[in-house]
Amino acid sequence: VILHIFDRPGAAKILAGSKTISPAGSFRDKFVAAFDKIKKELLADCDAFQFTRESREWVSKMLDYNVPGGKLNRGLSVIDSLVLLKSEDELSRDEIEQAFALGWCIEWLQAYFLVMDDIMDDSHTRRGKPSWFKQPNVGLVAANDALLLRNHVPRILRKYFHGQLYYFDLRELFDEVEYQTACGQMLDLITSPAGKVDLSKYVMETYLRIVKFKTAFYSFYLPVACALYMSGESDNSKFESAKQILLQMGTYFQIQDDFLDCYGHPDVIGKVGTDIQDAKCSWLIVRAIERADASQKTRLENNYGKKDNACVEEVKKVYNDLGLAAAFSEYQQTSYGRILSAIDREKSTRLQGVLSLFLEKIYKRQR
Ligand code: GPP
Ligand code: MG
Ligand code: MG
Ligand code: MG
Repeated sequence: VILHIFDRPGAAKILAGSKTISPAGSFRDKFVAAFDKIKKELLADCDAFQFTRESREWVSKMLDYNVPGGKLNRGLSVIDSLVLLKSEDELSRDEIEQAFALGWCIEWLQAYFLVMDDIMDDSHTRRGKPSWFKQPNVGLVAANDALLLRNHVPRILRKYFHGQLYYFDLRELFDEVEYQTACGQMLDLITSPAGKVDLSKYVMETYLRIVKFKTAFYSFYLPVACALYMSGESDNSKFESAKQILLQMGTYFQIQDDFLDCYGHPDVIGKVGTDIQDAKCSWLIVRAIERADASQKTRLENNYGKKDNACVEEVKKVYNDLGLAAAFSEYQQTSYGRILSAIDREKSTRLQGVLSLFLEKIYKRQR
């Protein structure tokens, strides 16, 4: 069965010769339902901490607010990938439940990153709501809530995977990816220090290093690596060749995020952009500096990294004068083509299916 999600040219043939899979999206409801179960288990886990009624309610609300409200692309990718790596009829009920738990570990990790990231970026909106730290009566309690979210991950892993041959691999994978993300975030933050904008820092090489580490490892490599471990894969070269393509996809995804920060509609993306105010090393400013003449550079220098609305508008004017929206469309097309051909060159047809499914989920996304 070739699915509607593979209806794009180039993608369909990747699945040709591959086996039947169930329609994409069919796991969503069951995956969403698994959240409540995992949440209950965490709240019933009194080995390390004796919950009071008040503390249990706090954690319960904090989890509901921060964990399940996203697109769930990352979380669902574990089960979607596993089904492609190992046909669905080979999967036991327990394995499906484990893949859901693993998917939720990634969503938990993501919730932890987002709570912290919104504090660091001073972003006041997320997923169509106030950011957690902007909620009245939360404030910097959010920093500790982020620590709780982070510490839930190994507890979920232990509950669902202790005793599996690949348990230790999974634990190390999550540790490694968290470290890489924190390093990427550090680079993101030190490249945009408050109060001193230095346009000479915003070059493509620096940009690509930031996004590879802050986004690509946890958003793209992690879900697929999780599914590979669950499928029993132990050949390191499989992980490496998947990683090489997934990091390209992660870069493409963050470039979309940077584009949407300026050009997306807040009602659609669920957040109000802050990259210009925060003087971020974003794809748009890097491309703007590459193209700007002397007077446009001065306008950017005078207005980038300032909270004042008029300054933000001035930067956006320069972006428009430089035709950055069209440059982005062109990038999007080229990059998509390049990733498709990289997938075409992948030797394992099963892995090809996994990679093209992931690519189709993000191609030309609006949110
Ligand atoms: C995306 O950056 C990267 C992250 C959310 C990783 C944060 C990592 C930490 C270790 C806290 P972004 O700021 O562009 O994301 P958004 O646009 O969603 O705020
Ligand atoms: Mg941010
Ligand atoms: Mg950030
Ligand atoms: Mg962003």
